[in-house]
Amino acid sequence: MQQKIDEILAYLNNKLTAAKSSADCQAIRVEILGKSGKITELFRLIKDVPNEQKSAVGQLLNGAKQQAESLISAKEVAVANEELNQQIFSAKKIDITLPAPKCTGSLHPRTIVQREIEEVFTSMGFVVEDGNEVETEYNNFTAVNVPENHPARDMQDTFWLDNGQVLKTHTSASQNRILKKYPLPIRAIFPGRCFRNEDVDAGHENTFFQLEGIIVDKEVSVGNLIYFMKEMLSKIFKKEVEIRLRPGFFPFTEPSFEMDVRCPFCDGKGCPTCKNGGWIELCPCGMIHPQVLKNAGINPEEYSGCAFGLGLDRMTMLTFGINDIRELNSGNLKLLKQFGIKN
Ligand code: FA5
Repeated sequence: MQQKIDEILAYLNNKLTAAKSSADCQAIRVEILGKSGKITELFRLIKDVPNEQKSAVGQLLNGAKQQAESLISAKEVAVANEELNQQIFSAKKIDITLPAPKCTGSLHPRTIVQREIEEVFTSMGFVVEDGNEVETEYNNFTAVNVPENHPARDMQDTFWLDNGQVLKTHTSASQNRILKKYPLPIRAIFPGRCFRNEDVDAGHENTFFQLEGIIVDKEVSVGNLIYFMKEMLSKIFKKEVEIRLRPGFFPFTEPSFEMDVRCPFCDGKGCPTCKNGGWIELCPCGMIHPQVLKNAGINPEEYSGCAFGLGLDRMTMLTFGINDIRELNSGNLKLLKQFGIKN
C-alpha cells in the first residue's frame, strides 16, 4: 500500500508542477481526490485488507489524503494569485494623471428645502445657527420651561444617555444657548436633527429634522410671526399663501398656536395632499414664554419674542409630494435620483 501511495504522490507532484491554471488544479483535484480519484480508489481496497491491519492502512491512507489535499490547495492558492496578478497587470493601463470623472452626487431633498428656507430667512436678517444633537437635560427641557417632573415632559419620549444627557427631542433645545449668545435684538433660525423614542410610521420617525426660528426684540407680536411665516411659505411655494392660527399648547410659548396653511396645491378646494380639508397643518408656534426669556437673562418686561418649530421632513414631503417620511432616511438612491438636485 505504501508503495502505491508513494507512486500516486509522485504522480501528483509532477502534475502540480506542470499545472498552470485554476482549471488545471481543479482537474488534478478530481483525478486524485474525486469520487473515482486515485486516492479514493485506494480506500476501496481496505475491505480486502486483513482485519488486524485495517486500522494501520486506514491511517496511512488518511495521511496520504491529507498530504494530497494540502499539496493541491497550496498550488491552487499560488495559481489563483498568479491569475489575479495577470488580470491586474495585463489589464488596460490606467492613466492616473487623467482628471477624475465628474461624479459629485446630489443634494438630499430635505437639504434642498432647508437651504431654500435658510435663504429666505437670511434675506430677512436672520442668522442660521447650528445646534447640538446631544443636549443637556437643562437645555432640552428646563430652560424651555419644562421643569423636572412636569407632565409636559411626557409629550416627547426621550432617548436618555448614561451621563444624564439626552438626544435632543426638539430644536427648541438650542433656544437658551442662542438667546445667551447674541446681543438683542435677535433673529435666528436653527435647523437640526431631533430624536424621539417613537413608533415609526409613514408620518413619524425616531430621527427627524426640525427648523426652528426665534425673534426677540422690543414689542414683538403675533403679527411678526405671521408676517415672517407668510413670507417664507410664499417663497417656498412660489405663490401668495394664506395661513391661519389655531390654539395650541407648549410650555415654552404663551400663547401657543398651531399654524395651518391654505393648501397651496388646490388653493383650499380639497385634494389628496390636504385630505380634502383645504388646510394643511404646518407648524407649531407662539409667543416665547417670559420664563424662557428670563432663563436666558432677558428681561421679559422689556423684550418679547416669538418662535416656531417647523417639521422639516414634513415640509420636504409637501414640497416634493413624498408620502412616506421613512423614504427620507432610507438612503435610497432612487429617491435622490428622482428629487435630488446636483450640488
Ligand atoms: C415641538 O417640537 C416644539 N418644540 C415646536 C415649537 C417650537 C413650538 C417653538 C412652539 C415654538 P412638536 O412636537 O409638535 O413641537 O414638533 C414640531 C414638528 O416636528 C411637528 O409639527 C412635526 O412636523 C415634526 N415632528 C415631531 N415629531 C416628529 C416625528 N416623530 N417624526 C417626524 N416629524 C416629527
